[in-house]
Amino acid sequence: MLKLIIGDHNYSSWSLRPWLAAKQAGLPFEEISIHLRQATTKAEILKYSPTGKIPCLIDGETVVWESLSICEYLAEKAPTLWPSGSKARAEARSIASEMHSGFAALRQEMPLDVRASQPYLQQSMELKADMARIVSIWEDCRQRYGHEGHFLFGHFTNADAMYAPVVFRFLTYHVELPEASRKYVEALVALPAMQEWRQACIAEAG
Ligand SMILES: N[C@@H](CCC(=O)N[C@@H](CS)C(=O)NCC(=O)O)C(=O)O
Repeated sequence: MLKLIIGDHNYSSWSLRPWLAAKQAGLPFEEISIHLRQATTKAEILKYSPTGKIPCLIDGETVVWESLSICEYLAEKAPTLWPSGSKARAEARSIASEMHSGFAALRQEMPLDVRASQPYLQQSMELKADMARIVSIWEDCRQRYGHEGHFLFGHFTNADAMYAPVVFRFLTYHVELPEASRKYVEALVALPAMQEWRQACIAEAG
């Protein structure tokens, strides 16, 4: 069985991405959770991941690290994790890569904290720009692919998995959104897997 090594549910946005992709694809996996920010964290992670970072996926002899690479690996087993059309697939990969490599201000100023609930008022110019870019991606995808389903490219894909932590962030930081983006957030957070992740965050608090 696949083994997915993840961090604390409440804080590890990178872990949520492949975890959600695997759940949505119906791929069974064993979850191994390592507490972040502990004296033993690095040594624990290094037992599995050559970078000392999670998430990391183990499939027999194969080790896959970096959240987007793991999502790609999962899509080899479950091809619906990318759109079937070449144009949509290219776009989905582009926005997934954009999320993987960008949005530094969003990461720094709005860290994932699923249990929290507080408006974030002191938004820097960089954070505003990151949020505006994300909203424009969502609005554009929903406008062009909305007739095919509730997610960015109609059915759930790795693009949704990559943006799932932003959905939690926009909810916990009370970010106001235009209608299509708001409905997208509602659809994603309503997924049973997203609710399962949220419950795990609550359970972690003890
Ligand atoms: N680019 C990596 C980022 C992974 C990452 O930064 N993971 C953090 C937790 S969310 C981590 O492992 N931190 C542990 C540490 O640095 O000791 C990915 O996409 O997987």
